[in-house]
Amino acid sequence: MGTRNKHYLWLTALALVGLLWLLTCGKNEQKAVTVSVGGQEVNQVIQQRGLTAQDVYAAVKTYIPTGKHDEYIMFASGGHSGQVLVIGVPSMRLLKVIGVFTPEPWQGWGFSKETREVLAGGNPPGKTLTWGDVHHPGLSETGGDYDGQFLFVNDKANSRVAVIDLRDFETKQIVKNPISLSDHGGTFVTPNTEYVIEGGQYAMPLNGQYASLDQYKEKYRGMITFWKFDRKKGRLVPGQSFALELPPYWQDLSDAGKQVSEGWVFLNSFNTEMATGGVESGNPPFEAGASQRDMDYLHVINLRKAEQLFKAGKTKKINGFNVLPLDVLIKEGVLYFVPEPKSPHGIDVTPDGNYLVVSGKLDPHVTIYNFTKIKQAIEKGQFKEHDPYGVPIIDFDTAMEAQVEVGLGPLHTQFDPNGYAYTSLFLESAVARWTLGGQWTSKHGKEPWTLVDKVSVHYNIGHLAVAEGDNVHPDGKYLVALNKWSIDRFANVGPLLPQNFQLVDIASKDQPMKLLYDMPIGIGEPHYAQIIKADKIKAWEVYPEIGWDPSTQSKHPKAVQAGGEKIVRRGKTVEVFMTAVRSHYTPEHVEVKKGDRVIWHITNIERARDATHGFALPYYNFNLSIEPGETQTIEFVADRAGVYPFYCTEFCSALHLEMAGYFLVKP
Ligand code: K7E
Ligand code: CUA
Repeated sequence: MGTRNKHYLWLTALALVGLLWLLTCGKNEQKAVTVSVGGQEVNQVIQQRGLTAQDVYAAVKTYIPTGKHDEYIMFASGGHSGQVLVIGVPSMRLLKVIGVFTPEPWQGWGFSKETREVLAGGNPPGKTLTWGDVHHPGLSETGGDYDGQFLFVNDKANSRVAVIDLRDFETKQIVKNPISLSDHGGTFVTPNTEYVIEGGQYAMPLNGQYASLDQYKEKYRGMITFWKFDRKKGRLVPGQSFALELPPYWQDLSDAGKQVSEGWVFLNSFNTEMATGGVESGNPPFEAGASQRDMDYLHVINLRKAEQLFKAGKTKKINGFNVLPLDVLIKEGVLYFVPEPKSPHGIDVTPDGNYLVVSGKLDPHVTIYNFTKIKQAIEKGQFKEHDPYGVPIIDFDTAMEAQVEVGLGPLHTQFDPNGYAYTSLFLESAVARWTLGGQWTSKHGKEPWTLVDKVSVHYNIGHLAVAEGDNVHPDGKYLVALNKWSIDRFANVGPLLPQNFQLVDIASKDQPMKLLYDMPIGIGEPHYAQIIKADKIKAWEVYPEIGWDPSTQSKHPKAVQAGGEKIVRRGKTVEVFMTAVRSHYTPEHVEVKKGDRVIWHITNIERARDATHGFALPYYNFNLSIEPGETQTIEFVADRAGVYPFYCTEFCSALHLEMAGYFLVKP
């Protein structure tokens, strides 16, 4: 260790001494203090562990003492696990994994009748899907800021959208997009969550029929879907939702306009070459074929106008779903293009709503478009040309406000309250901080549109998330880099490595960004995350009343109170009304005949926080998690005679092992 470092170490140690003195001694008692805990001096620990001043700073910034809570909650995509990860910030402690597209036994997700029905809502006709590829969690917003009520996520693999209610952190609805098998530009919400946006990705015939790749330009199409959200019911309403038919470019990320651009939606695209691949037949592979042109198209969509046209009946039905045809979009002035440099990926609207930040994977710049200029060009009908389908194209120089050279492989951008933008650099494994122009410039007195700082991350960052960093009022303070590779960051766990969420300190507007913490993610490939102030979430501690059905957020018709337990036989159907409380089920014996249909409701009649009971039934493949107040149902045919001990899977009390019973099936 150099003298300089030693010097810093001493300064930090001194600061710690001061801090501990303040904490332990209060204001008036002037006692002499040695900074020791349990007989060990803090300085010694620092020295023994070989920590630098920076390490100590990072530790002090992120450590949350036992019993204390994080300031922020991060909702991160669980990638192809199909789930959502809930993480405390800045501690980076994993708080929960929410079952969404994939059955999850600990939560009983996809085992009870109620949760199976939610999962089945996302099945295409005739198929049962048991996984999803979650990309973009989108929190519900009011006035362009997160309101902590709902979370939406998309499944890129099958074009589905799920709704999670943040009163109990459970998935309430999954909808299957009827016209596509692939989405990416979702989920993002309009500033008051009137619509949840689901942009498509890989073009295909929207009616789901076969068409050969020779007919790509005529028969294949892209799409963007606007799912109407009924906040009171907490559900997407398919009948009030509609899609736009788009040219068969591969649409990518989207974002909703806000403030000045509210009512508009922006959507990137790549493969405007309309390459169809086929490397095995001597064609250029997609990666080359889709990257030939210098420019792709930013889609500028007038959502208000599209909504009017939908309400005026200008849609046609494809697979029973409302779709505004491409020719209508062009004729009525719903869809415009602006050229964007080489294979763009992220599109992010600035907090004031006036600038659109686009990053091209193959261009070291972020390109900033001015919405007001785009709107003026549309109003004046200033179009230089049209695409092959007739969509008007606004001139690049007319729409462009600035370009900032940020580094290699820029992907996604978020914002803070100090007038900075943060862009992830995939190829460079770094985060770039740069100054926004417009109304933001005045706040920091620096030149607008300039790079000011970079921090290395490890490695290959995809998205980044700043606390409330895509809101009208960003919070800043922390940034999480969602890194795709971790290589040497953690103990070797074999060839499949965890990914790495890295926490970065961005609190000071004058100091450089500082890396604080590494969190290995051993599930799925997380893509995007959003970070919300923890106090905005008003989750229940227990369900509001005994006999609650979370799938409807109301009283379960088959719930019973203590004393109301019963077994009712009707012909070959046996219905069980059971309660669970520490530490027994009532009844403890359930006997049926082979071939009977069993409908079995269990109500947890506890009111104590955390008094969850499980319910495992062997052979019949059930596990439930029944939280205090909750009622859950299993339904099956007792197709094999025998004796089946059932038991509670949550260690709920000292007599938890005794919380069991026998399910007997008579031959
Ligand atoms: Cu991985 Cu937003 Cu799906 Cu970029 S996406 S990295
Ligand atoms: Cu109930 Cu263990």
